[in-house]
Amino acid sequence: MPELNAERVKSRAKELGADLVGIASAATLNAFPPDPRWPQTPERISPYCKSVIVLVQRIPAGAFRCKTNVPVQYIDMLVLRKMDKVAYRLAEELEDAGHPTFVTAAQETDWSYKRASYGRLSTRHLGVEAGLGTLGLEVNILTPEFGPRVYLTGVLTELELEADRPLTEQVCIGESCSRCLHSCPADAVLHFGIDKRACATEAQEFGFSTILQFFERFIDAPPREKEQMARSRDVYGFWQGLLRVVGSFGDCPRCLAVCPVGNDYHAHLADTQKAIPEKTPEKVALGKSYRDNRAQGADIAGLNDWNRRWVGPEGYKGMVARQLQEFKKTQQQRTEEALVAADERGRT
Ligand code: B12
Ligand code: SF4
Ligand code: SF4
Repeated sequence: MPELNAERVKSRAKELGADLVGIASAATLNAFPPDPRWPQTPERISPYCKSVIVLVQRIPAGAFRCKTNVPVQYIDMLVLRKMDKVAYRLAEELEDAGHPTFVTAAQETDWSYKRASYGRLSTRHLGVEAGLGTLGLEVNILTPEFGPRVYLTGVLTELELEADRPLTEQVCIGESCSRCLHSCPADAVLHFGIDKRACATEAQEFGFSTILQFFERFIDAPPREKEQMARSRDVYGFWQGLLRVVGSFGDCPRCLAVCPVGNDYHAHLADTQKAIPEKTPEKVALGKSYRDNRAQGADIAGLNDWNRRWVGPEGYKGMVARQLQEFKKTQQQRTEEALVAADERGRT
């Protein structure tokens, strides 16, 4: 690699296939762990890390237009594989250039942190610190480009690189939208927070806790029932997980599919995802109560002084409306250009 500055590293990551790239300083990440009681910080992994290069890989929108969740589940795994490959190549090149570098686990969790529900780093928070987006009502990171339909990873390097600035504008429309809440089959969307246990019933149908519960029941079951259990859909689900990880996590696409942030939504999802079949009057009332609580300045854990940093401290300022206008203008231009081209072809 020629001179290694932030610009060069980011453009190389894009050449390798990353959709978005940003840089966070390890010092900032060490100073602002998402939950200080369980510090997910670079220094806990390596005392030498100076910068974290954050890579974002988008999930192609086509899978969110399908009749079942299966296409999203499968493509999620391909997206993760591609992302790991890009991260690995970048780490290898930085190290060849003389800077010790490695990649964090994008999906695995740390056994010693909150009963294994925490990653070694929270890659969403890495993304916010690297200026790539802000956390939404359902605490997914929303990128202006692809909304929440992304995965992220971190490349930890001993090379000092200029960090990007976090966005101060809230990307999420917020309580007046609440579409993620309306769509959630597990009622897991809190007020800039998530009920992880509830979400996991949908997001990890054949995940760790399902496997654990299955074996607990299996141990106590009489022999005949054991035989039936061994031939059940659960065991088939575990097999599918072993085969391609499908079913172990990333199973529920709903809060990703319905979020109206991102040009991919305007281009490919607005038609199929506009109506939300899971929406009920109770969910609408809950969204309204979130809106009223915020307007009245109530204490909201997800928006407290520590957490506001990752939500966009300036609040929502109409990013999605601006994006939609811009998108429509570009579409109009493209249609006009196509008509002119067709006209010219017709004349020759
Ligand atoms: C474990 C895990 C899950 C678990 C639990 C989630 C969790 N623990 O956060 C479950 C199964 C629920 C889950 C579900 C999903 N996940 Co997941 N998951 C992870 C994983 C592996 C670790 C998450 C983590 O470490 N969280 C730790 C902390 C920071 O999160 P937290 O507890 O919510 O943080 C809050 C608290 O710390 C609190 N807080 C902060 N300070 C303080 C201080 C005090 C005093 C207190 C009390 C609290 C507090 O505020 C924070 C913000 O709300 C990450 C990968 C990674 N390494 O980051 C992927 C990850 C977050 N998942 C991802 C995805 C895609 C999903 C799903 C969409 C999958 C699906 N399609 O089914 C759903 C989405 C659910 C949702 N709306 O959040 C992506 C995120 C993509 C995005 N756009 O945001 C990630 C980043 C994977 C990746 N490598 O890209 N996931
Ligand atoms: S992944 Fe599914 S269950 Fe989890 S918060 Fe999103 S919509 Fe709800
Ligand atoms: S669906 Fe609406 S409320 Fe939910 S994260 Fe997206 S913009 Fe925010």
